[in-house]
Amino acid sequence: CPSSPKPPASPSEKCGLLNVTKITEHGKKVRKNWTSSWTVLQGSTLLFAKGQGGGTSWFGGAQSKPEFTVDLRGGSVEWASKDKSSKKHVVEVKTRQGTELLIQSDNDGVVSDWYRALQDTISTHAWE
Ligand code: I3S
Repeated sequence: CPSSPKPPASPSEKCGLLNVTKITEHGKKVRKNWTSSWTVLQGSTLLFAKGQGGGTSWFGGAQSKPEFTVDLRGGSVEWASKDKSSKKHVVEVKTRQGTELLIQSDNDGVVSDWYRALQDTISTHAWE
């Protein structure tokens, strides 16, 4: 995380700029709206803020409050099937509350790292 003096302490603290869209909310399909979002994985919570031109800002600044958060406990993560998006390197995140998100980056390594981090988080918090 840019403003943090040391590297993230655990695999469940991660942040970066990703393309994100919701596809389902409370179990209902919603229209896709891909946006570049500064994304933070903090404990079992995934937070999104609108990209701040380079994405180096941190939550807490006047214009950087999280727009949207999801609770990953009891959720799942998988590589999105081709019918979910025409984009490459897309991961689908499903929450127990019936929200489905797609996260994507043109950099496959970036998305693979997120996929692993999200899976780790979900298994770490499986029994909460
Ligand atoms: O799954 P869809 O509906 O083909 O998703 C595409 C659309 O949401 C499109 O916007 P509108 O049809 O609302 O104007 C987006 O611009 C595309 O990016 C969406 O598809 P991809 O394959 O990029 O996820």
